[in-house]
Amino acid sequence: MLSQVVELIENKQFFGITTHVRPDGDGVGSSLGLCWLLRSLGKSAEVIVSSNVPVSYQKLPGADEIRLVSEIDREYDAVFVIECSDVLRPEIINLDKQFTVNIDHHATCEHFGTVNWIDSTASAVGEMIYNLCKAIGGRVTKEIADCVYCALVADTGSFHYPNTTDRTLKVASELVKVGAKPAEISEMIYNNYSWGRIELMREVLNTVRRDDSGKVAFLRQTLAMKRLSSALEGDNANFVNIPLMSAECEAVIFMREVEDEIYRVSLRSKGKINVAKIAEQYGGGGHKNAAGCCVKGDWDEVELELVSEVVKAVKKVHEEELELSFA
Ligand SMILES: [Mn+2]
Repeated sequence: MLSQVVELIENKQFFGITTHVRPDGDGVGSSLGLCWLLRSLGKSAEVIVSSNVPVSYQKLPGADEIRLVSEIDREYDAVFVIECSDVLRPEIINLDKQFTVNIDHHATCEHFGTVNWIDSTASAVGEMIYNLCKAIGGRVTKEIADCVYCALVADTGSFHYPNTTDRTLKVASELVKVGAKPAEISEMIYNNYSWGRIELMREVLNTVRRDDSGKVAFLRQTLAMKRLSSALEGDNANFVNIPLMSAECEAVIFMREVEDEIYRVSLRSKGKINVAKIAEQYGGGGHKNAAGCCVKGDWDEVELELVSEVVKAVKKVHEEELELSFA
C-alpha cells in the first residue's frame, strides 16, 4: 500500500524502475515521473526496460536516459515494477530476485512484489505517482508534470474512456498548473506517427471484417505486413481502436502475429461489454473495455473462436438491457 511505498523510499537510496515490454504511455510516463520524483528527493534512480521506447514517448524528459537491458546488471536497493500483471512481464532476467515494488492499477494484477500497491480506482499509474508525490511531500516539478500528464492522456484516451474520473481531471489540472502543456503533449503522443506506421495501418485496415450482427469487428496484422512496411516496434499500438470509431461497432478483436501460429490479441469494447473476462479465459487480463492475451494455433480457427466469445458477450449485454427495459 501507499504508506509502505513512502516508507521504503525514505529508507532506501538506489532505485531501479521498470515496466512491461513494449511499454505504453502510462508505462513510460509513470516510470519517468517516478524517476524524477525520486531524484528530486535526493535519491539515485534510473529507468530500465527490455524493449525500445515508442517514438511517441521519446521526447519526454528523461526518455533519452532510459537504459535498454535484458537482465539486472546493477545493485539496487529496490526495483519499482510499473503496470505489470506479473514479475515476468518486463522480460528482465533476475528481476524476480530483487526487492520489488509492484505499482499497478489493474485489478487482475498478481501481488508478486515484496511491496504491492494496487489501486484499481486510478485511471493510470500516473495518477498514483502523483498521489505518491503528494504523500511523500515532494514538489511536482515540470518534468514530473510532463511525464505524468502523458501517462494520464495515454491511459484515458485523452480523457475519453470511462476510467476518467473527477480525480483524474483534478490531477491533470494540477499538472497543467505547474507547467504541463496539454497541446504539446497531445501533439507529441498522437501526431508523431512514422510513415511506416501509416503504411502498416493501411495493410491492417484492409483486413477488417465484421460478424453478422455488425457489432463485432476483427482485424489482423501478419508478420509479412510488418516486414513489408518500415514500421517500428510499437507502431501497431492503437490500431485496435480504429473500428470502434464506427457507431455500429461495439467490440473489436485485433490479432497480431508475433511468431508462426502465435498471436497477441487486443480486445476493446464499449459500455458494459466486458472483454477482460474473455482475455482472462486465455490467460490474459486487463480492464473491462480494454484487455489482451496471447493465443496459439491456426489463425482462422482461433479468430473464429475469439469472435464467437466476443459476440456472446455483446449479446449478453443486449439481452440484459432488454430485460431491464421490460422490468
Ligand atoms: Mn496503465
